[in-house]
Amino acid sequence: MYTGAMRELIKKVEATRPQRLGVQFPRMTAQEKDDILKENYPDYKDDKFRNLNVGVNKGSKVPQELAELLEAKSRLQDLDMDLTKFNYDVDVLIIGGGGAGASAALQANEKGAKVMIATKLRFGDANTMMAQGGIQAADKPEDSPEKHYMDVMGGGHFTNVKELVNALVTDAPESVKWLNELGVMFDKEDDGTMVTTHGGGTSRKRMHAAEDYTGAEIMRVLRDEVHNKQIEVVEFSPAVELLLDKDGKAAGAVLYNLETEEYLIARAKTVIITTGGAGRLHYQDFPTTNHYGATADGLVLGYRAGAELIYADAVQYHPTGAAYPSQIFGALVTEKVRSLGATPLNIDGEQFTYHLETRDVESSAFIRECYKRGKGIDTAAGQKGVWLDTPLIEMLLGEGTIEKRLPAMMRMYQKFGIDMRKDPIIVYPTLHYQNGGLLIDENCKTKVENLFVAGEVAGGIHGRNRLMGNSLLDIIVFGRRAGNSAGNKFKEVELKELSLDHVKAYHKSLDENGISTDKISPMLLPHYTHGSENDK
Ligand code: MEZ
Repeated sequence: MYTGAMRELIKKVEATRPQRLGVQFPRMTAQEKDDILKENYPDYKDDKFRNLNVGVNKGSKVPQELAELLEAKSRLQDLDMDLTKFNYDVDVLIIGGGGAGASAALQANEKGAKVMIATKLRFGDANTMMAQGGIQAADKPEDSPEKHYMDVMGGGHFTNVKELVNALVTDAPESVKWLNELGVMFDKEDDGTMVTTHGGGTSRKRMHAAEDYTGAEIMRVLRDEVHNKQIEVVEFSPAVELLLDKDGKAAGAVLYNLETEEYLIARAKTVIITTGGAGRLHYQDFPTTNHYGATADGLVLGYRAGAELIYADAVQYHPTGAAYPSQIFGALVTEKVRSLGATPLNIDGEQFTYHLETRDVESSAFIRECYKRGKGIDTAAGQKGVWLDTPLIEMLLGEGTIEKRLPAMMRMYQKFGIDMRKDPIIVYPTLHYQNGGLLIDENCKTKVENLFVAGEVAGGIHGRNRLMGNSLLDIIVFGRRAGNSAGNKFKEVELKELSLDHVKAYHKSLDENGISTDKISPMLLPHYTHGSENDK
């Protein structure tokens, strides 16, 4: 429900609407984009980052909150574990139960591997489930993987690893076809043609969606398929450390059963990390769109074992997090709302930026409008935000469009007495995605032999800024590639004695570099109360 003061402000939005209808706001030039990013984007706040003192990326800049976890002690530091007895013994161990993990499992299973997924919470508690707006694939006649490639590179400011982008866009049409054939209910025209829309930074309409819960729909189907194939899934059992063999090759993980509080040994010929992102670290105190378990665990496990990080300092703040009401503060308002035509407006009802700039640029424009130009709207909870003029969608595309294309979003706002078909909503950037991560090659290999990585925990694909819909794509493309790689590789692996020597070596390196800490990682669960273990 809007307050009386907000209702007065909405009148200004309504007053400017007729003159804005059908008029496109000019896009920024390359120079304007560079300038607005440097002056406003959170990644450019140097005091919020620091250089790592240990590990493969010693000297590299990462967010303060992540540095603390990467330089923390292992949960196993005081435990004497018998590594000759195994609770699980498999060919391919997948750590993480989101879309990348499920895709990897299906592919490795197809190759004849004995596969196990170990997941921290329930199977499907993952950022995949939270993705709303769609998945990109250049599968229409006017589009091509080459055009998709150029968009991905442009969105990432040409910092992307080219081979990874090539893999992403080349596999995209086949990936969407695979999902469609598995049963994902994509939006289609009456004749069966896929409905596609634009996202920020796309030169063609290539966003395929299942209304505004695309990720949940994809996860529903993948999870069913994993169960159909009778692949073992161990829930509430996060990995707390990788196991290597005496030659330094990945050979399993120590799992922690959250219910029984036991540590369990999972031996594996190959390991795939698919643990997702880090939104629950709340970098720079931003709220997040991420699921409860997104605490950077995979970065910690991989880094301690010797895998390299790339662009760990590049973080995505989605421009449209809900800024009002406070009950949904930071929740995702899908980019699809803007791709259907909603535009951002300031307190005077004026548009101040093109509505589909890439996410980093769009977010910067919102931050500038609120804090440098003082033209944000004050919400009752002390937050600032800008209007997103959602009624414009119905005016541009016809009555009923919001109910048909954005039903979940419409219901979310209705719960709070806001009808987004009639009134604009208030939004502000929210922490959404980890652009960087563990460096992989196009077959998802890392620097550590027999260790593969896929999904949000991997880095390099999106450079320093990801475009909408390329994350759902990335988890499928690289999840499947990781599953294929591990599913081929396990056949030639002869397992040797398991070891945690790399953890001891890491602790030694912390000491040698003068790092004294009582922090423990991986974090596993976020802490929203004072005095918990990670507040130390
Ligand atoms: O790719 C994403 O992050 C996505 C689809 C999010 C959204 O705005 O819906």
